[in-house]
Amino acid sequence: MTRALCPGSYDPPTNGHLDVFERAAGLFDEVVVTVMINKNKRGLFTVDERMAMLAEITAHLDNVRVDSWHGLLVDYCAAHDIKAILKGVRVAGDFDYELQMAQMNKGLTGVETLFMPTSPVNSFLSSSLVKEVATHGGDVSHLLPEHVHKRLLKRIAENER
Ligand code: COD
Repeated sequence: MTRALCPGSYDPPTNGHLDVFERAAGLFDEVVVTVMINKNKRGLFTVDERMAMLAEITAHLDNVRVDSWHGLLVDYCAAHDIKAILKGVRVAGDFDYELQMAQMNKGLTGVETLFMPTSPVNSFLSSSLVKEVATHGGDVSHLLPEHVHKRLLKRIAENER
């Protein structure tokens, strides 16, 4: 069975992430989308909320499952027999950082990293920019899956109370 891991913060997941999951689902037998827990970084959404959003937006993809992990990515891959990490790449800056991680991870356990170029329509899209624009009242509805957009507006309103 070919299995790929799509790790990320997903705070929150965007159309760019979903596009990568959908394309990966057509290439691998199973795609595991894993929320990487970073205890030093407080997100807008909890890990459970991010997992729930990911499960909602990938419900139409039978071979995609959602999980979370605290620790090294390579340990998750070894524990779940995953031989490939798949990363979406937007701009050259992404690639510099991702290449270092890919080489480190390959050296640690031999796991390979594959890069998927973003669809041009999503090349400027990041979770952090979406949060910033939405927090200041900008319209980001076209950049997020509908469920995620609703949750984002709700969370911003809660935080303003
Ligand atoms: N189009 C396509 N791909 C996109 C888009 C978009 N618009 N936006 C983001 N992506 C890609 C990112 O490049 C990334 O591959 C993935 O989607 C997730 O994005 P984010 O922003 O949710 O997640 P990041 O970048 O904060 O995640 C970083 C990781 C958590 C994956 C990384 O820090 C990591 O691997 N940590 C694990 C700990 C570890 O093993 N460290 C040692 C590494 S050598």
